[in-house]
Amino acid sequence: MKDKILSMLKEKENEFVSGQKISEVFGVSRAAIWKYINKLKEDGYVIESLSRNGYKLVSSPDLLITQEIEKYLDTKYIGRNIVHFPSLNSTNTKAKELASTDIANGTVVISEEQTSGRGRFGRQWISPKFKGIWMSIILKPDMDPTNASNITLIGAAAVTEALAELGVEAKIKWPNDIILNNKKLGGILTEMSSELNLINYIIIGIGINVNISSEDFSKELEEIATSLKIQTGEELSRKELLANILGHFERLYEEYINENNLNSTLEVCKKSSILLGKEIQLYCKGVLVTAKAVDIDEEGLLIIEHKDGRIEKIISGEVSMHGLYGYKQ
Ligand code: BTX
Repeated sequence: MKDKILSMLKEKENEFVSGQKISEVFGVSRAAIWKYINKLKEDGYVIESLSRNGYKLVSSPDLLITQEIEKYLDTKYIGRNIVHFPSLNSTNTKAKELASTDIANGTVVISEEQTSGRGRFGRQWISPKFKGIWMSIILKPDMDPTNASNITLIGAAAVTEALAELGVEAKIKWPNDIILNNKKLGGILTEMSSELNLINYIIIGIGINVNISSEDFSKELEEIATSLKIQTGEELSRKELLANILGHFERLYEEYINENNLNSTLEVCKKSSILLGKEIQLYCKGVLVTAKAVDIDEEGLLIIEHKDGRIEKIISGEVSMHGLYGYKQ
């Protein structure tokens, strides 16, 4: 009922809607309406109430719920079902749980905070409340499991394109980091459940630091991490950025799934790559080597050139750059 009342107030944003009208439409008492209005106020909605005129929605909080996002969303199925939580351990963990039910392809799990957000290789991803986009998209594609790593590239390209619309020129550190001014602005964690030739589901977890302040990071993290707020000096609306990421994601994902075409994704990943042309360090078969990143091929693999001139294709893994984050990341 709270959601229905909110939708009605949103339809008439900045106009009064009488208590009687709400009561007639939804068949609830005036006292019940009052109770729901108070709940909405607790959620951060500013609602003016006048006994003669009724209720007027003055402003909405930057919550990542369907009612706040749908007016910006231009997708067919990605994000058309949003499962929202005020707090979760990890959206990827919750998404995995949901993915094994008959939940719709393209469902997005969002949490305002994560208490055990996960990075790759069991690392931690800090996700303070209301200050970032912490989400996981559930996908059930009919494709070869060996191509799943390309979903990470599609996510990275979608984030970069959405940021470009805000005038933010982010870089991609193949395969999964979003970098701004040499610091980590976001990350992607793709997980999959599959059989030999069949994908049960793919979860693409995306974390973007939007309104995080320097004080929210530990001293150590502050050295390597950043947020849009730190870089631009402004608080940004998360909901518009979220909707734009989902829009770009759907477009690039459809191209890949329906046409087996990764070209637009690769174009963005190459154009925005922070690695290409640079000397990098990475583990090749367990050995730390220094090589030059020369290209990303048509299958999304990183091509490196060893010191002795040998060319090698890297499927995925951990790459670091001199002078970027030291050698650890
Ligand atoms: P990663 O393993 O490349 O990065 C993790 C490393 O990044 C950490 O070890 C730490 O040094 C640093 N780090 C931790 N938190 C942050 C942060 N907020 N900003 C910048 N650097 C940080 C990258 O893994 C993949 C991250 C995916 C996060 C999303 S959020 C939604 C979804 N749910 C979930 O549990 N994970 C994904």
